[in-house]
Amino acid sequence: MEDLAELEQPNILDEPLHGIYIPSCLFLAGIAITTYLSGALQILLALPIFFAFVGYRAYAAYQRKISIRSDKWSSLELVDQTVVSKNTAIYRFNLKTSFETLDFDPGRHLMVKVPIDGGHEIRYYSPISPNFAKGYFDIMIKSYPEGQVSKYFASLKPGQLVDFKGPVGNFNYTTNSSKSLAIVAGGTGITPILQILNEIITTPEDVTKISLIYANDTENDILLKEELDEMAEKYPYFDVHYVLRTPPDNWSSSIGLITQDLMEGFLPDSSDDNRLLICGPEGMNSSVLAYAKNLGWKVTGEASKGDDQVFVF
Ligand SMILES: Cc1cc2nc3c(=O)[nH]c(=O)nc-3n(C[C@H](O)[C@H](O)[C@H](O)COP(=O)(O)OP(=O)(O)OC[C@H]3O[C@@H](n4cnc5c(N)ncnc54)[C@H](O)[C@@H]3O)c2cc1C
Ligand SMILES: *[C@@H]1O[C@H](CO)[C@@H](O)[C@H](O)[C@H]1NC(C)=O
Ligand SMILES: *[C@@H]1O[C@H](CO)[C@@H](O)[C@H](O)[C@H]1NC(C)=O
Ligand SMILES: *[C@@H]1O[C@H](CO)[C@@H](O)[C@H](O)[C@H]1NC(C)=O
Ligand SMILES: *[C@@H]1O[C@H](CO)[C@@H](O)[C@H](O)[C@H]1NC(C)=O
Ligand SMILES: CC(=O)N[C@H]1CO[C@H](CO)[C@@H](O)[C@@H]1O
Repeated sequence: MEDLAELEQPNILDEPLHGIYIPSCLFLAGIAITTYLSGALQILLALPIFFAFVGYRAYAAYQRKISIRSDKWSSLELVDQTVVSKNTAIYRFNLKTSFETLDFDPGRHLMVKVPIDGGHEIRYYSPISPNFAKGYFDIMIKSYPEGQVSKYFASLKPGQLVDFKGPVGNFNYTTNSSKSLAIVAGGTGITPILQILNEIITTPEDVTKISLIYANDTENDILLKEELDEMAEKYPYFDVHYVLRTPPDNWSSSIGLITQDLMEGFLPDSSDDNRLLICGPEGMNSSVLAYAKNLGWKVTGEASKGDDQVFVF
């Protein structure tokens, strides 16, 4: 999978240096010399050609380079899908050039539009590939038996096109802006959290501590458990605690739903240096918000704004 992007050679003329700046300089130098030799008349003939050329190259490079925009839909090609649990897969899409990165800020997501029954449906998905990934991005989607869009994704074949817009969302994150992040995630709500984890772990000067409670129904529903455990092992500032509603016999972590005691025990306190991030199904985020209020977090009761101490995705 990794090699695909490398095999595809970018068109060297798509890069501004080769496609615009160098030809422009050569062209201008040519004009200067001929003008010097044969008078101003040449300029009148040459300049329109020059501007048409530069304009065309700039427009073509711009069109190719920005694969995903927030103001218009782009159709991008599915490269492959990797099954990660009974009903969840990671879908990889090609960007339009192999040297482009998606480069969303942590906590921003993609808007997806798919055709359903002669109309269309719009949903949101968080990219989970690292920001430095060139030429592609990954999204992880859990299929629900009755889920219109997630079922559509499960039926896609490599080579098919899907419409994307982005980035959307307003969560603000900057290096060291909090001492500790308290995070509560449920089910596929882990995806925006993965982006933030990736950002912090790949930024060596970021010393933010992260404590994550991740709730699910069964062990099989815990998405990317191995990756999370590995990150927790490698990165001393990151801890993860799992909660299962229906655990297996050998389960030694918490059982049931998320409780206020659990939050108090595993998450940093509600001081001004810390933030609480919540991302899960409706039932989960409303009970977690109520506990958070009791624990002293600044719960606004409205849609979250970028810098709120308590942010609900
Ligand atoms: C900011 C944001 C980021 C998101 N990122 C991701 C992501 O990275 N990966 C991902 O898989 N999803 C993500 N989601 C959820 C996603 O947008 C869809 O809601 C989800 O894929 C279900 O859509 P659907 O059309 O398949 O189901 P619908 O047709 O909308 O729903 C059909 C049935 O599925 C059930 N259902 C739907 N969603 C859930 C759920 N989360 N938990 C339990 N039951 C559910 C409903 O109760 C309903 O019965 C994100 C949502 C938001 C708002
Ligand atoms: C973050 O904090 C660490 C430790 O205090 C410091 O070394 C680093 O320079 C800080 N980085 C930024 C971008 O503030
Ligand atoms: C419990 O047992 C199952 C099956 O034997 C195994 O896959 C799983 O990793 C175990 N879980 C824990 C928490 O030890
Ligand atoms: C809780 O999560 C759901 C589903 O992800 C979302 O639609 C809802 O807006 C969230 N609740 C709050 C209070 O933000
Ligand atoms: C943070 O978010 C708010 C509200 O979404 C926005 O107005 C503000 O400009 C953002 N700040 C930064 C530094 O990005
Ligand atoms: C996808 C999934 O299994 N979601 C569940 C994970 O656990 C939370 C909390 O128990 C449930 O609310 C979700 O429905």
